[in-house]
Amino acid sequence: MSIVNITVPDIGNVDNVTVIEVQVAPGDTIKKEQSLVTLESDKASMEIPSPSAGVVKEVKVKVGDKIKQNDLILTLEQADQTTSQALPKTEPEATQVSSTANVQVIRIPDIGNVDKVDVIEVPIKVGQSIKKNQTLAVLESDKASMEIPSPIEGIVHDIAIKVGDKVAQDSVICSLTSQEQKPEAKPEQKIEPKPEPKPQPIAEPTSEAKPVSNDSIYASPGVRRLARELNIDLKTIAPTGEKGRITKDDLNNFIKNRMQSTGASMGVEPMPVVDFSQFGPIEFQELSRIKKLSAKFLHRNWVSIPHVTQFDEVDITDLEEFRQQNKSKFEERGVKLTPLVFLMKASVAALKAFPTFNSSLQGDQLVIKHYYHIGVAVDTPNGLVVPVVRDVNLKGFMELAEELKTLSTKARAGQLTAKEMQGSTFTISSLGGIGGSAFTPIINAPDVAILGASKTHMAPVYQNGTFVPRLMLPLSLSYDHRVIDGAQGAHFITYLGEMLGDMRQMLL
Ligand code: CAO
Repeated sequence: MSIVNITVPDIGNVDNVTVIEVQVAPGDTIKKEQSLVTLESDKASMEIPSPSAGVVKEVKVKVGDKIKQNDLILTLEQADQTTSQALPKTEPEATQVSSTANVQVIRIPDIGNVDKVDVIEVPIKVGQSIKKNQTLAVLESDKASMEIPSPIEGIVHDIAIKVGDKVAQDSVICSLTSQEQKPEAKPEQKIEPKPEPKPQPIAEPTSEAKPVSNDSIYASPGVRRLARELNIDLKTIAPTGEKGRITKDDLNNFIKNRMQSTGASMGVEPMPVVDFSQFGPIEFQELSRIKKLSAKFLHRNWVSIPHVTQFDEVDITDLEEFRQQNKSKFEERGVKLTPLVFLMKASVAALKAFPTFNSSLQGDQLVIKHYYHIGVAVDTPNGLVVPVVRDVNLKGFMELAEELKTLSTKARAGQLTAKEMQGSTFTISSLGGIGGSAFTPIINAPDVAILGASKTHMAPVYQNGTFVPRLMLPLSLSYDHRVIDGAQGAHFITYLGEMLGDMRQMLL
């Protein structure tokens, strides 16, 4: 064991660079190639890897320090004395430009003694306007990752590479339509030694104000820089890049989702983004496509519609007797007679009696609909979908039961068409087959109301001076308070209860 000084290696023609991250502390046991500090000039950022393994004795720099080649970074009690300070070449030559008329071909510059490197990001699109120094591609060898900046301003005319390609010096990256004809003398290069892919350590608990450290994360310098500027902890982002790399798109999506899901756009405090790994083991699980889609609509509807939920319990003892008497006829046709079809028919009767429930709000006008299409929430392995049963007023119980079976089977197989999920005027969400006593369904806009049904239960009901056991169905009616006031809500649910209590009334 001996103590060695680790100094700033040759980082190119740069006099003073700023220390922007110090990734080790005295007492840390570090591996060879582990990042010690991140430096940033106004042109480039780079991580300085340790030339050997050992234990950090003393750190001589701090965030904000200006340092240059040969300055002392830290002292290390070296584990392996045979290693020298071999550092990757950090300063590629100019990105090469050749020009035909106004279209300039941009090629990979000299990227050091590397034969072929992987293209891991191509963050440009044809037609995109590119600024000088904007990243055209991110390359990665087994030693370093580097962003290739554009030497000129222009519009992307053609892209010659894609993620996964192997490229070398002089490979064409893209062509840009530009006014500029001559190549830049010295482009700004950003090169970053790749940190060893390693399990993420459990982070020390941090206070919210403390800047986050992204040292153990696999991401390009540009991504790290933006995350640092926005104080985003990269550990909270699910990586989609190769080898667990966080791509620019991952970061952009994270920022977009955070803006949308935290209410930042509504002027409310954003939700804290927490590194849960500090409390225990975690894993990231991608939301299903349906969940991502429905999340947007549910969120929009929840925050933009003033909901009121009216609860009631309705006596369906007689209806249940009727259902039990007729169940087998339905079973013979291969369908189930459940309370849902009665709810659908009773809802239509209530919608006819209270037409504002069968409407949509457009500006200052109500669009009252003279058709009765009922959306039915169906639970599927991939999330919630709402197929629509059309013209419920014109259909009998058997037809409705058959249609419900067809639609829910298609829904669970992921085979519903967009058309089958459009045009509802009112929605029913029945959780009665599962359980629970009440819930607040979210309005399925542009509907203005939704009916939730929970599990029936026997309850003592006081009738004619005595308690009698009755089968009660809990209902939860959410409505848009801009369209429907509380009294109407109570009238609607009471009417619905009367219809379900004695279905003969629907014939009147
Ligand atoms: N109380 C007690 N039992 C009930 C009931 C209720 N309110 N509603 C249904 N049941 C019974 C049914 O009668 C059936 O029992 P039997 O087979 O003995 O007759 C059993 O529960 C299962 O019913 P089901 O779920 O197969 O059929 P359904 O017609 O009630 O519902 C469907 C069909 C597609 C709506 C339903 O399967 C479903 O997916 N529900 C979930 C909807 C959902 O996730 N909503 C949440 C949205 S968030 O706002």
